[in-house]
Amino acid sequence: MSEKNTLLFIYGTLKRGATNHAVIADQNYLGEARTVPGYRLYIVADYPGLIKDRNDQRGVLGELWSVSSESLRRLDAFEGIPEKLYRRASIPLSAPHESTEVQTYFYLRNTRGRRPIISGLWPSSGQLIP
Ligand code: PCA
Repeated sequence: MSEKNTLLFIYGTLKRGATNHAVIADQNYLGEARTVPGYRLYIVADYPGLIKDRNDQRGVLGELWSVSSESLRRLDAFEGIPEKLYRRASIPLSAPHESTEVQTYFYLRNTRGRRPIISGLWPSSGQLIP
């Protein structure tokens, strides 16, 4: 009950207005955020995957949430951590969150032949919440 909350950076279907938002909706939204440069999104299915990419110069855009340990366990199962679809690990964010310890879901499968999202924002149209 007294376990600590985790700060989670989300960039895909968990975001507000997106298909899987219900899985995180009861947690605490803190605001929009961006990673430091060096990370890129790929469209891997009807969801995106984030990977490290030294050629990226703008970072990935998403949302910062504070989630309970119970919610985090639910999210890990939902995102396929046991199946090694993603792994959850720390990621550095840009200002004003540069000294904040934040985690995100890194995509673990091959992105060869997948389309990168050069803008850093999924979906590419930017239209989630009208
Ligand atoms: N769900 C997680 C990872 C990718 C996805 O679609 C997220 O929204 O960050």
